[in-house]
Amino acid sequence: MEHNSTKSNINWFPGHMTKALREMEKEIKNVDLIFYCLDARAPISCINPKLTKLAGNKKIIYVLTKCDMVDYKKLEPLRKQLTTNNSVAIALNGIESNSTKILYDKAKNLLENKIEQKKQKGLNFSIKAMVVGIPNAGKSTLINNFCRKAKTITGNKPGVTRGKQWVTVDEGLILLDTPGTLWPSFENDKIARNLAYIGSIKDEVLDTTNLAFDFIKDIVKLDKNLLQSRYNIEINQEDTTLDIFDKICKSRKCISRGNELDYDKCAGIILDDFRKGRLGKIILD
Ligand SMILES: Nc1nc2c(ncn2[C@@H]2O[C@H](COP(=O)(O)OP(=O)(O)OP(=O)(O)O)[C@@H](O)[C@H]2O)c(=O)[nH]1
Ligand SMILES: [Mg+2]
Repeated sequence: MEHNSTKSNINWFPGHMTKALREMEKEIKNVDLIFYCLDARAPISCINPKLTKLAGNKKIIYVLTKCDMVDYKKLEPLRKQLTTNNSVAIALNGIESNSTKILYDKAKNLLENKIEQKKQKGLNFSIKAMVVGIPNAGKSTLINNFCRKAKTITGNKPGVTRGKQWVTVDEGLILLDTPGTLWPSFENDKIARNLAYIGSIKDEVLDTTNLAFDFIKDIVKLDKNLLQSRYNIEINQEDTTLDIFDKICKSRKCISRGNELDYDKCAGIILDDFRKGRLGKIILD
C-alpha cells in the first residue's frame, strides 16, 4: 500500500466509450433535449466535459439520481448551482415508482413553444430526449421508471449498457438510452477518486486497497463519526489513516492466516458499505 500517494492513477476509457460518444454525436441533432444523469453523491464530479461539449446548446435537464442516498438539504446548493439559462436540475430517486413524472412535466415545459407550433399546424409532436451520464449513474433505471416497465437492462455495476437503444415511453416522449461514458483523463485526483468510490469505474481497473485507504482519509476529513459508528471504533486525533484502517480490519475480523491484517478484504467491505449507503448519507463534492 502506498501510504503517501497523492496520485491515484485512476483511468478507465475503453474503446466502447469512444464508440458510444461517436454514436451520440451522430444522434444529437435528432433530439430536443438531454436528460443528464448525475449521481447525487458526487454530482459535480460526474460532469463529463465530453458530454458537456456534446450537448452544445441543447436544453439540459440535470437529473440528480440516487437522492435517497444523500441529505436533501445538503444537495440543494449543488442543485441550484446546476440551474442556468439553459438547464434545470432535479433531484430524484430513480427506483421510486413514478418519480419521473416531474421530469416529463419539465420537459414539456421547456419545449412548450415547439409543441405549440406543431399543434397549430395540426401535427403531433413527440419529445425526443437523450439520456446521458457516467457509468452506473442510473440512466437505464430512469428510462424504465418513465416506462413503468423494464425495457432496458440495468445493474449495480458500471458498463451495463453497451449500445444505444431508443425507447418509446408513450406518443409524447421517446428516449435514447446510452452507454455510460467517462473521459480520457481526470482533471484532478479527487474527481477520479469520487467516481471510483461511487462505483462508476470498474473495480477490475482499480487498486481497491489503495482506494479504500484514500476513502478513509477523505471520510475522516468529512466526518469521522461515520466510520466510528459503522465500525464501532474510536478514532483519536493522533491516529494516522493506516491506524484507522487497522482498527476497521480488526473490528471486521479481516485477519488472514498468520494473524496478518487482511487489508484487501477489508477494503472490499468498506467500499461496499459506502456504495450500499450503510455508512450514512454522504455527499462527496
Ligand atoms: N438507491 C438508488 N439506486 C439507484 C437509483 N437509480 C439507479 N439506482 C441503481 O443504480 C444501479 C445502476 O443503475 P443503471 O440504471 O443500470 O445505471 P446506468 O447509468 O444505466 O449504468 P450503465 O449502463 O452502466 O452506464 C442499479 O443498481 C440501480 O438499481 C436511485 O435513484 N436510487
Ligand atoms: Mg445503462
